[in-house]
Amino acid sequence: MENIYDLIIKLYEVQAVKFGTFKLKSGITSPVYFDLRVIVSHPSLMNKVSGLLFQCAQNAGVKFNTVCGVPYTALPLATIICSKHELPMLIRRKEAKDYGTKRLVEGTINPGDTCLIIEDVVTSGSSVLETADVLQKEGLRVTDAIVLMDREQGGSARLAKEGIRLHAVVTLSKLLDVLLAAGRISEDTAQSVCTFIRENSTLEPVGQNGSPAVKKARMELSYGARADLPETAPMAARLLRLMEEKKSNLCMSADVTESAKLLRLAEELGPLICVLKTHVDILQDFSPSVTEALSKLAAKHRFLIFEDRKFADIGNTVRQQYEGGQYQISSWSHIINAHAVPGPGVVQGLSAVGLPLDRGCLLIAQMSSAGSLATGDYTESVVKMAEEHSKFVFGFICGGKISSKPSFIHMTPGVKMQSGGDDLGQQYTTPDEVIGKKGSDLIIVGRGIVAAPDWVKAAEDYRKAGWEAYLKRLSSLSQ
Ligand code: S5P
Repeated sequence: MENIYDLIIKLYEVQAVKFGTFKLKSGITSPVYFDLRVIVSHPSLMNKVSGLLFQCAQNAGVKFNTVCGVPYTALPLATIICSKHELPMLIRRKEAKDYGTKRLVEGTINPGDTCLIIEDVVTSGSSVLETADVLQKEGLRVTDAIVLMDREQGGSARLAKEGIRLHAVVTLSKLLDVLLAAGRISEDTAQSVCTFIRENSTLEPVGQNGSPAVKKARMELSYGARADLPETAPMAARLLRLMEEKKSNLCMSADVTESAKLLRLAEELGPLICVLKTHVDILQDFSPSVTEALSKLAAKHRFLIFEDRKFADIGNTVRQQYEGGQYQISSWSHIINAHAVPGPGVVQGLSAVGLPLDRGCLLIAQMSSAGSLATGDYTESVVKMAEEHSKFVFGFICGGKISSKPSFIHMTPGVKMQSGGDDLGQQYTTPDEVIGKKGSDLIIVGRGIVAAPDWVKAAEDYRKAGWEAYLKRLSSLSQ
């Protein structure tokens, strides 16, 4: 056990495993990268790895007559094993020679012998299968493969289907647990690797025997647990706790033009919602007394106020728009939102006002309206901008989950019990779809409630639908 611990630390130290952002051959971006080729430069590590690979085969009681390493990294490892234990070895050629014997496997082949395969890293299992295929065509039997690192992305199950048992010296879960416990990587890194593995399994979800770290990531965190993460911004933590306390992931969009109606909505629906969203500039009769009264209702019914101002100007202008003018938004609105289109200056200008007041900001990463330009690379850049300003920016306006970081909150507008749209480009999705399938955190509902004959009943229906979709999602991801 101690051996494995030392091995993992050593692999990390020689950078055979790296954490960061890596583009894989397949084009996808991975937060973890294995480059076990580097171990050839560390002779004592080579011996250690070879010893553990052999021990792994012994422990599993594997019976074999000969050994073959998957080219190229596992070749020297197989060589050390065979040399030390005086076992016959086979070498698989990647390409057949175009002269001489044209053999694909070098060494003496005794048809009917069992050949043990050695590999450095297994992801989907395809390179082990390729080697097994070549060996089997030569008349050899392949029953077992020993791998140094199993990335737990479905390789083991795929090989099992082909009748090959995979034995791993180290699993990715174990590696993360050890590096986390040794303080070599952060919780955040471990979490993002787990999420990546979960979302990029080549065959099936991570195996049943996942480590605590993997299990934790596989399990969806509850709103309450996310509030307690050290990286969660104060406004996100406050909102997540409110959601948990009120069993509501409903943000009501109080798009009304009369102040009295706005206050009535706040009074009647306050207990059912966690956020009340305003467009203060559509009120015909705005006066500072409205926002004063609204603030009192927010305190009484424990909801947050979100002025949907969609700031989109240079930093200096948005700073004044947020703080000044007749609305003085920063003085009463807990949450605001902004378009990222002006660049980071917009967030800097807003946070100069909002951060000292403990306010928070959502960036608009996607929109519900037909033909929205906020898609693809733009959305990705918005997520990056949020990550770079994560003290003030605590989440997104978006169609579904766009960041795997549990500290960010996803809020989705364009929600109604029936999908469809209006005649000005609004597009509606149902609460179940938004929370359950698209992985968002809050539903933003306007006309679905405000235009209903019975507001309270409609709001309760939306609260229930949103909350039940969340509970269903939690339990399905916790199995
Ligand atoms: O993409 C968006 C972003 C927002 S904030 N689409 C939206 O509809 N909104 C707002 O959500 C919009 O300004 C309105 O206040 C609310 C949706 O209202 P509904 O009546 O269509 O539910």
